[in-house]
Amino acid sequence: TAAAALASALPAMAQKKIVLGFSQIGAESEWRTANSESIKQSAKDAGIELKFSDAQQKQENQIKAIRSFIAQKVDVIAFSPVVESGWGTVLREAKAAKIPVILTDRAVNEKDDSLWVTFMGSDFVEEGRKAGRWLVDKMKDAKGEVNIVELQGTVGSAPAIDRKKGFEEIVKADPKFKIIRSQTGDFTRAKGKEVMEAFLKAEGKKINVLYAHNDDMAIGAIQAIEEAGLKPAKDIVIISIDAVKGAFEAMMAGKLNVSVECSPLLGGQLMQAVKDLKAGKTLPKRIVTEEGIFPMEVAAKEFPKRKY
Ligand code: GZL
Repeated sequence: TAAAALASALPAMAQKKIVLGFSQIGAESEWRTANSESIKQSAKDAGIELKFSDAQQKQENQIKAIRSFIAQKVDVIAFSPVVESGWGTVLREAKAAKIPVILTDRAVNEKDDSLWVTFMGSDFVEEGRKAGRWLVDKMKDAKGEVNIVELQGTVGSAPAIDRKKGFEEIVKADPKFKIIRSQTGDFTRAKGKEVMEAFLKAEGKKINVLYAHNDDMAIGAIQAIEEAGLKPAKDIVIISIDAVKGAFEAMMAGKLNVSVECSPLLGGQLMQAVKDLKAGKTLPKRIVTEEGIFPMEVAAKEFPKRKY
């Protein structure tokens, strides 16, 4: 009978796996590697079929991947936008195809926020403020000028724009703080080292502080500082963001002063959001990741507990 046929088909239909298309930025940093690992493992744990693409930090590759997910008629699309702008067209194509989009990690600056269901990730402005507050406290007794050099993240990316904004909001309150050089190191160790070498050549012993928008650039800069015969974390105070393993190792070696946490472990939250979406639930427009700050003094105690 029809009822029997339906009953026998039901289990298969019920088991139809949710298909998630995820466009990842690349593999530029320890943070990104941990983020990808979290997404892949969480999809497995959640029984969600993951189509994962790595864009090698190129926006055009992310757009291509999203178009391919639309063509494959995936259930949900999620991505971490490498830069804030230039997403309107492809997001409208996803909307026209009735495929919901979740933004993870980084935001887009599109006005029409109906183009995505939710944005989950850290508050980068607050991360910049935390870095600034730590420095103001560290330098409260410093006489004279405090000269800062800044290694910015990828040009046009939400973390680079917002971490700069938050840091400057705090340090500009005291005129002794001067950002004397600021340039992108594109979130990588190699570029961070290269740009720090240029800073040292140009400014040398005038540099009191390095503010790096992520640990990978800070680790590259530490190599440049040592090759210039200076002591990282002593001759030059170093502040960075992410709190990845490499940062804890540098802090335990006395070469990095502090790292502001930016958790890459978004996989579990993402898969829950995908399931809720397919179950017809409404998601909050913004899901903020909770995170702390780790000065070198606590690094050894915290290190065994770290998950990324
Ligand atoms: C932050 C993330 C940034 C990390 C970098 O959420 O987008 O990109 O801080 C990574 O390490 O490359």
